[in-house]
Amino acid sequence: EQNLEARLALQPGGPGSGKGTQCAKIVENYGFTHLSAGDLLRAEIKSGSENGTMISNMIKEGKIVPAEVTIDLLKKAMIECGNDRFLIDGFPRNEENRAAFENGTKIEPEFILFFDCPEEEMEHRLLSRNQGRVDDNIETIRKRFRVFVESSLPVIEHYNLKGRVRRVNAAKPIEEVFEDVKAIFAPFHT
Ligand code: UP5
Ligand code: MG
Repeated sequence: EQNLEARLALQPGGPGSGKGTQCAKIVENYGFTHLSAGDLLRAEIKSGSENGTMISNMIKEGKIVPAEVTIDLLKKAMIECGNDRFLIDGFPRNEENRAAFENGTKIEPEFILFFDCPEEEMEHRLLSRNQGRVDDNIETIRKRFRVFVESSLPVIEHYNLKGRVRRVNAAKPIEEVFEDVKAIFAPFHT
């Protein structure tokens, strides 16, 4: 096992809460490297890897890919990029992810950015995104919401008990959400 030296912010917010959108704005202003677990998994499918079919089936069903697969991709990306500050988007999605990541990297995240957004708003955003994602259809979206409530919210609760969660009202317009995000990242300005 390789221990990584890194400063970490995790962002496990709901599907369509605006994680990717806000992460792109954060990296423009602060010295973090944005790693989206979902983007890494989609790239792994495209690369034709042996796990591709399994990952693709899980994503179509809105299910969570086994922790070791996602963590291997995250660790590889963290080592390759050379930075030591990361904003990890869409991860950890369940307790298995969280425990395996903490045990496998020995990194304690500095804080957890929780984008809180009503399901109706997230559903509207996902259905109007139009980027050809195989999971942006109403059946899969409903499954993603259920998995989020059943598996991901307990992870946020775990970190909340440790005082690590920074909650953001993600239902507001993009620029207003970013104002709140900036206040959280202010101490990290480079
Ligand atoms: N938009 C954004 N912010 C807005 C705002 N404030 N007001 C109005 N519109 C706003 O935004 C979604 C859409 O809304 C965009 O069109 C945007 O312009 C607009 P985006 O920033 O893309 O939201 P995001 O939260 O990133 O939504 P995403 O769909 O990526 O979230 P998911 O968590 O569902 O997707 P992810 O890629 O993380 O995971 C996909 C699947 O991969 C999972 O379901 C799972 O099957 C698998 N997965 C794992 O198994 N393990 C992992 O660790 C990660 C993923
Ligand atoms: Mg995203």
